[in-house]
Amino acid sequence: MFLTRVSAVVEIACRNDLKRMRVPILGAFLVCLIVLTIGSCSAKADDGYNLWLRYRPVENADLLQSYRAVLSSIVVADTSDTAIIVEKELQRGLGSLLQTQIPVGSLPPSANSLVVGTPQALPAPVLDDVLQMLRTVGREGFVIVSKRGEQPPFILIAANTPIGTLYGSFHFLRILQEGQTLNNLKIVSTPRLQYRMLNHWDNLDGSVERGYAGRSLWKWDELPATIDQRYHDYARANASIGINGTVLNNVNANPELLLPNYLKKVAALADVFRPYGIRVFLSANFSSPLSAQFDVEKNRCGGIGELDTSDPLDPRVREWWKRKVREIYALIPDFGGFLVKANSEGMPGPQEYGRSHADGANMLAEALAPYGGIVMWRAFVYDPEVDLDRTKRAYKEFVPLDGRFLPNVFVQVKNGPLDFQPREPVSPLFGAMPKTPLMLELQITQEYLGHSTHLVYLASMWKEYLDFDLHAKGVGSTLARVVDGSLHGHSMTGIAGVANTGSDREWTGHLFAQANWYAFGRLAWDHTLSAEQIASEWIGMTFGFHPTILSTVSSMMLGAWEACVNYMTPLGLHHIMQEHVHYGPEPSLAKGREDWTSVYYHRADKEGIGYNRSSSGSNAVSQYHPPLRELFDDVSTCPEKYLLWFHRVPWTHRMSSGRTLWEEMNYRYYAGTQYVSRMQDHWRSLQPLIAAELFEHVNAKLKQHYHDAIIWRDTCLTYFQKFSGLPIIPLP
Ligand code: GCW
Repeated sequence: MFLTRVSAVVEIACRNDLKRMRVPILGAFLVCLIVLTIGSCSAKADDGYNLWLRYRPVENADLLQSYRAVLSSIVVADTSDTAIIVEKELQRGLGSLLQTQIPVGSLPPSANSLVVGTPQALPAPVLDDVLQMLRTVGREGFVIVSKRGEQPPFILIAANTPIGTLYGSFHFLRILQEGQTLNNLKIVSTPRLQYRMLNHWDNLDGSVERGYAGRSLWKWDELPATIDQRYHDYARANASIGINGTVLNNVNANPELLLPNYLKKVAALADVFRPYGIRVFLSANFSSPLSAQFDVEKNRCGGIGELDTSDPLDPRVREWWKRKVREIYALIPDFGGFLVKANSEGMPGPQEYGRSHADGANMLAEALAPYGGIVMWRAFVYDPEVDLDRTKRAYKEFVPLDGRFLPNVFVQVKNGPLDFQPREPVSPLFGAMPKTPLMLELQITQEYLGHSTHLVYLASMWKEYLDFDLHAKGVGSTLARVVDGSLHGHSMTGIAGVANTGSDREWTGHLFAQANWYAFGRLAWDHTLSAEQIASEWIGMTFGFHPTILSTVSSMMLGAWEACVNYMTPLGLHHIMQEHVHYGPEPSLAKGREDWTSVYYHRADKEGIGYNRSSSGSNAVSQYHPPLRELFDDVSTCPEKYLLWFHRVPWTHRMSSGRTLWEEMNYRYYAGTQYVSRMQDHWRSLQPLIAAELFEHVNAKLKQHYHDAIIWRDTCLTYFQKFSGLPIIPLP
């Protein structure tokens, strides 16, 4: 974003000058030359646009030599649109990595060619023993083998579909960047989850709810006539990490997106994304069948239809959705389905008509089923009528509905029972709906974790959730196994990440936020990958695989989430952030709806702090299976990271460190900010090794990050001190 903006400003300034001064033609020519020069420099500067797809030239001469020796041509044995993308990507990637153009060849393979294709496109002798492996990789998996013993020798990337070959090609390019040998390749990879989705909270006016990277990527006013290059680049980036679905619009859905003129725009995007293996989904507003009249009583507009109801059991409503779905599929034959936020935060839903979430979801599912579409019905509900404790409400509403959803319905559940807080225990719903496929909803955008200002590597957090053992079927009932279907034998599986992308040149507002987009895709493909492994892939592909960069940047990233928890909400504290913006701290917030205030959650007074959710309090612990229930219930066994989530504890409570609770809180708040200060030092030490623009961008972010982390620490400690009456203790 940086230099491009500068050149644009210079350009405008020049244009104005030219007009005012009426400079001679030669002068104008010179000015333009300067502008063009700056412009071309800016094109060369690393502005972060290329994400992890930079394909930095291989620096090690021996390695380069060995790669060039076994990669003398590219043969893509297929003619689909996806195959064209595969060929382009391999040419681009190998050309840049090996600093030489690799020619495109044809079958049969010549010596040292890279052959890519599906069984339909490849001759049997090329496939040989690979056919057996392909039987295990499904629609999207791939096989990469080096056929060194063959005459002539070649490398094969094979898959059952063209999209599998695209995934395989991106994997192959990553192997090269990591400096792995190509001599004995035998890679078989299959995604562990079927639906790997981004959820965009993008509005039709171009704004993005909880977006911190500029405006929406979708230019609705230009579509369908104008196809922005960024749509292709977005799809390419997603394909490179295996994301295969995108919900284009906010769950707080504007029904107008289902109008014919908008659907044409959606179809244009779907056409761009299709060859990259990405299906388009939409968030649907449950009131869509209503007429557009303003409903004074409910203080909101109706839908885009002509009905006076959206009752899911009314035949006219059911027919309305069937017609709408038919209309969508006529334009988008591979449309994915609907994501729905219903009876939540003012969004309409079936309960308005005395119907259940299952009634609502099933009505839509029935309309979508003939076309292979699905419904992702969100469980983010917290009706105060249901329970005094907000964290218990979704469970109480949804568990009784287990087994009542049609087979093409997911219930989509946020990772924690509250709302994407810096740290929560896993939502107990994941352990309590065995008959329903549950889609895990993670938030890539950092709504509560410092927006695009704080450097927080979220894979560490996501791994903690995925590895969380719910004990739903004894030991080993991890969230990962609930989500990948292996625990309860579901074949429909999926994960959704609320996207952090926007119109900013570097896509995500903070260069390091790209790592979270990357990590989400990689974990969606294979949740057994470690946070360390993913960080090192991303660092290497972004900054180069220099050992100092790798070790320094990964040490920054790997502790960043825990540090953020420490300076924001240590020891199980939660929901003490600023109202509405959710950026800085506001522990004193007491006005407004009770379950949106901070004091409702931390309950600090002279005696102590914390929300009693044990059996002597709200008994939220009872929603977990034994032995978790007992573990969380007992203050002496409750993991300290969840202490104030489940317990109200006196300030003098003795922690495992030997410190009192008050001392421990001080220690955590200070340790958190100290970590950020160390990240700054680490980053500065890398200055000679990092492109200047990237270095400056991150440096400036870290400066602000440190400043704002201190505000968190000092605001919270000073506020809580009013109750504890004890001195604030900085780190020695
Ligand atoms: O956390 C809350 C956010 C809302 C969001 C809602 C949800 C899209 O503050 O902005 O609305 O969650 O997940 O539906």
